Amino acid sequence: TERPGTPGQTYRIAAIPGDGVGAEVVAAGRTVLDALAADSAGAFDFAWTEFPWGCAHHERTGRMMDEDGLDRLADFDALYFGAVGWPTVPDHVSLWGLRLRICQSFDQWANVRPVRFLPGVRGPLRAADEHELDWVVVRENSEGEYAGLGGRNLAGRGPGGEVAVQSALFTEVGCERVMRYAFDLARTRRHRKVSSVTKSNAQQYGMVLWDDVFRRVAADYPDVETESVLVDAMAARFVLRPQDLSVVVASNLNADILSDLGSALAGSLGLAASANLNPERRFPSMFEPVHGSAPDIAGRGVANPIGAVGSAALLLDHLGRPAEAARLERAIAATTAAGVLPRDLGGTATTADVTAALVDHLGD
Ligand code: GGG
Repeated sequence: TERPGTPGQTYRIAAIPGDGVGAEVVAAGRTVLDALAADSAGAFDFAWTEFPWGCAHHERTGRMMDEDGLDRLADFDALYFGAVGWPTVPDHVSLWGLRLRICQSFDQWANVRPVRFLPGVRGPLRAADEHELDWVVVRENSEGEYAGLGGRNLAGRGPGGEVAVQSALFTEVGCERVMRYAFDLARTRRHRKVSSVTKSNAQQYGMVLWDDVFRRVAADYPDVETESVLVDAMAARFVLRPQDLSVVVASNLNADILSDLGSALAGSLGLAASANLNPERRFPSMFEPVHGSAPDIAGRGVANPIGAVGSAALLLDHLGRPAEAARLERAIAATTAAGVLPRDLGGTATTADVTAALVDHLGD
């Protein structure tokens, strides 16, 4: 078998567009990836298989994905996902039936979400801040507040007295592996620093365990600066003093919220890319824009494809193609610098316009 990065390699990718704008942005990402492959002089190519799963599939079959879906995905080199959620299916059903099912079944325990500030994009911070901002949120992606533990009506109090319990699961193994991932990532960056985020003053079990594990893991990385910050204070830091952030590691819910805040500060949620990684590579990893299915603009050709294309860059990196990943990142920066901006960034460019500009700028 060929190793990743070897000339002539064909990567088998499963595309799962999902719902709403997912189809539009996954198509854009495929176009850009195929253009890169076409320009590689035969060095590599992509063999795509599309899986039409999502809420429409649920309406037809009662399931978000086929029963044997996980088996069919297991042998791909990577999964390229769009978005999940549509008004016809309750959000918790669609999310657990597709996206979270894949993440949890394939033990994609590290969710990496870079916060990128692009030229030509004016977010709420830009006017006040000339610094080159660049940080990455590492989200624990397998347990924590999204462990799916709890129940309703536990107290059996009858009509009007229903009670729900939603538990968060924190394991030493789960905390340690995502923290080591964050520290290893920090070692590859200019600013070797990891900021750990909890609410351990109020949540005295799981989050205190998190803090204890963080202190123990940090001792193995004396060359990496560390800090522990409460999530409310970190939200304020993102807005008021983000210059000294590098790698931020947090539990599933806290990192989910903070990464949305980061991308909004960078200009739009539509810019945010992410990788759901199984770092041991026992299972395929999944790459997807952070944004959801955006039913309000779905099918109109105006969705921002940059989050999906940035996720394609993360996919290339994962496949052992860092030079091509960097090429894609440069094309994104050149596109926004040239003022080709979709609606969410204050421009008028359609999804097709942005995609065409990204392909044009691959040569930059
Ligand atoms: N492309 C990401 C997506 O579809 N997200 C929908 C969502 O609600 N996600 C919740 C989560 O990130 O856990």
